[in-house]
Amino acid sequence: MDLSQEEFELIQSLLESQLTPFGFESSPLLIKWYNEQVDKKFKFKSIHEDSLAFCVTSTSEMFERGFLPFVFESGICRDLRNALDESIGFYLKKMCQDLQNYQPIFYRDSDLEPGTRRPAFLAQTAAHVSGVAYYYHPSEIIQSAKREGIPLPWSEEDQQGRVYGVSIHHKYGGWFAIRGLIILQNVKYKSLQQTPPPDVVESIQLKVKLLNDFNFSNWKNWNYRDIIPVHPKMKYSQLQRKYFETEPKLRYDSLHDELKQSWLNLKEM
Ligand code: B12
Repeated sequence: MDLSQEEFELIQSLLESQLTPFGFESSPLLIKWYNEQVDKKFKFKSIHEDSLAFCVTSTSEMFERGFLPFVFESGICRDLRNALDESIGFYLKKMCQDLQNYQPIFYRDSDLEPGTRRPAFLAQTAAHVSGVAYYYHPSEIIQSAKREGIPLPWSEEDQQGRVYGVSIHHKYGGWFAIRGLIILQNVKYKSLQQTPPPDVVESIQLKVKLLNDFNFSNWKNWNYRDIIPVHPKMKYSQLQRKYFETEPKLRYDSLHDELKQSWLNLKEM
């Protein structure tokens, strides 16, 4: 079906009302924008190019407003060691149930394409083309640095391993995550206008620093997330940081009491 502007706005406000309370945000894109950026093996081949999709991101609030209630309230968390992925799936599935007329499908950032070890979708590309966060891809940055004679802080040996790219949000810096992609398979919305994400890391020097912090300094020092100034309220809480710093299989057992206490405190507020 071709969507009218009113219907599009309705879908957007439905998504907003269902996702915002749990610390998620969404931003629209057309499948062709995504397909134009990725190699053949990553393209969505069986989905119409004008199909409407939404890139779903989480803010710092998702941990306390979405994740903790899912673990301690819903009673449906099956494997507490995989609780985060389960909670993302829970909210995306719930969202899709409200969009049944549009033949929705969703992928989580951790999902793999069946039968392969490839991610089901490239989260950073989806976020970039939907305007959510600028994707600082190493190839372009390394070339510019070399052209301008800016030294690279990592060695050739480090670079053999591969330098990975990183997305930065204009408001949240690196204090967010890209959680999913919802595709409305029978909805075409050709008139959607693409908004480029703001390139907030302005100099090549800072872009090189960003790649270095993301790849070569221990990511648990959280430095790369502060490449632009971010309001303290928009950063992850100490408990959330501790949770992500803990190895997934140990997270639940070692942090259970603290997580529960934090959830109880929030409930009382
Ligand atoms: C596999 C994976 C890893 C692997 C390998 C990393 C990698 N990038 O390949 C490992 C285990 C090392 C890893 C580690 C981490 N990861 Co990781 N990882 C992923 C995952 C699941 C897939 C990435 C992937 O395989 N990409 C494949 C390659 C080929 O893609 P690519 O380099 O982007 O190139 C393609 C396109 O981008 C396009 N392209 C080329 N040039 C350009 C230019 C532009 C502008 C655009 C738009 C596109 C484009 O063409 C290419 C192919 O066709 C993603 C989630 C997801 N579903 O995407 C998270 C993800 C990239 N990881 C993330 C994070 C945070 C981390 C860690 C900090 C740990 C953590 N989870 O907290 C560390 C940091 C890295 C480090 N220091 O080790 C975040 C990054 C968030 C951000 N702000 O960018 C993601 C998006 C997950 C999320 N939920 O948000 N990760």
